[in-house]
Amino acid sequence: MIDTLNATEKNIALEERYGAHNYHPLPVVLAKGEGVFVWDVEGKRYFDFLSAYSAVNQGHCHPAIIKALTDQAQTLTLTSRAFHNDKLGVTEKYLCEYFGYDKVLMMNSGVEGVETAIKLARKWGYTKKGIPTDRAVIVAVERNFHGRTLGIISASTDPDSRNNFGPFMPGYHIIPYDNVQALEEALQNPNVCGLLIEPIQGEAGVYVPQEGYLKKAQELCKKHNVILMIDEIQTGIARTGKLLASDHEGVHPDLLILGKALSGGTYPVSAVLTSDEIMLTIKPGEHGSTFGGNPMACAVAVAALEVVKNEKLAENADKLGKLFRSRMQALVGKSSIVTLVRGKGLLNAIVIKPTKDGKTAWDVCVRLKENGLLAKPTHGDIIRFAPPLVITEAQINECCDIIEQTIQSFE
Ligand code: IF1
Repeated sequence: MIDTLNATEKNIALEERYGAHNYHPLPVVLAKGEGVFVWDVEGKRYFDFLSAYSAVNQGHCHPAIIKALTDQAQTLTLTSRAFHNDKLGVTEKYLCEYFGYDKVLMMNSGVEGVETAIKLARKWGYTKKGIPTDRAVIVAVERNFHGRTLGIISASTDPDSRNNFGPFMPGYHIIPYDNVQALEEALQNPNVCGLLIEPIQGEAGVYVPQEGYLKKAQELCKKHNVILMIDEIQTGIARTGKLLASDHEGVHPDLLILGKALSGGTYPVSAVLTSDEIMLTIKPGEHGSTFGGNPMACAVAVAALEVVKNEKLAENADKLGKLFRSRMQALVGKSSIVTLVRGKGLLNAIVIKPTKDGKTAWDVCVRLKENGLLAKPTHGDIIRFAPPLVITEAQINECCDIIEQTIQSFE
C-alpha cells in the first residue's frame, strides 16, 4: 500500500504510524531550508512565515552559523561541566556584554531556561529576601506560555497544556495579563520572589500589552523587592524590531530568559542572564545540565548573535513589520473574514472570523500553503506571521500579495 503514495504521503504515514501524535502539522513535508525559503519533498518552494516559532530569525541554514557549527563539531562537542573548556568563558563574557548582565547560566531548551529562572528566584527569595522555607510565590499571568514541563504548566491557564497532567507544582499566583492593578495587589504579598511574564504573549495570539505595562511592572517589582523575570524566548533576538521586546519600553529585566534564535535554529541553546546577587545564590552542585553551555552551543550562540548585529536584523524587523501591518490593516478594511491585525516588528498575527460556509484559520493556512507561504493557526482563529528577519522589502510585499489573494479567495 505504501508504494502507491508520493513522498509527502509516505513521510506523513511514517510519522502517523511510528511517532507520538502530539502535534497536528500542516500537510507539508519539508526537506530543505535556506534564508526565508523552505522546500518540500516534492521540490515545491515556500516562504517560511513561522520561522520555527521564531527560532530561525537569522534565516534557515545561515552560512556563518552553519560554519561555526561544523567547525566546532569537528573540534570539540561536549566536555560536561566536570571540566572547563575554551569556549564557555569567552561565550559567557560575550553574552553578558551583549545584553548587559553580570552573569549567565546556559541551558538547552527554552523551558529549561524558564525552570532555571524559577529556581533562581526561589533560591534568592529564601536566602536573600528572607521568605519562609517552601513559601515562595511566583506571580505569572493568564494565557502565559513558557514551555511544557510540569513545573511550568503548573502555571498555565490553557486546558490543552494542563488537562490530565496533574498534580501540579504549588507556589504560583496567576493574575490577568496587562492589568496593573492586579499586579500591584499580587506583589503586596511578601512571599512573592518573582514575576514571570512575556513582553508580548506569543502563543496566546501575539497579545501586545498596553504601552507602559512593562515599565509599571518593573517599578512595582522594584517597590516590592521582587525579581522581574522576562521570558524573551520567542520575542527576543530582534524579532519585535528591537534586540529585546523589553527594549521598546526601556525596561531592563532583573532576569532575562533567552532561547530559540539564540542559536539561529541550528541547536538547542537557552540562557538565563541576571545579576551577581541573584545568580550566585546557586552554589556548585545545586543546578546543572549535561549539555548546558557545551562548546557547540557556545559556538553557534556567538555566531547567531553576530549575525543579528552585523545584518541589523532588529532594524529590518522594525521597518518591514510596519510595512506588513499597514498592508494587513488595509486588508481588515476590505475583508469580511480578517477582523484584526496586531503585533510588533516581524511578530504579527491576524484574527480570522469563520466564513459563512464554516472555513476557519486552518483552511486559510492550507490554502496559503498551496499558494507558497507557510503559516500556522493558533487557538483556532489566529494566524501568526513570523518570517525570518532577513526577509527583504520586495519579499514582504510579495508575501502580502499572497496573503491578500488567499484571503480574497475565501470572500
Ligand atoms: C511547542 C509558540 C508554543 C515560548 C516561550 C518558552 C518556550 C516557548 C515564550 C519553551 C516555546 C514553542 C514550543 C512549541 C511551539 C512553540 C510555541 F509559543 F512559540 F508558539 F508552544 F506555544 N517561552 N514555544 O514560546 O521553549 O522549551 O520549546 O525551547 O511546545 O509546541 P522550548
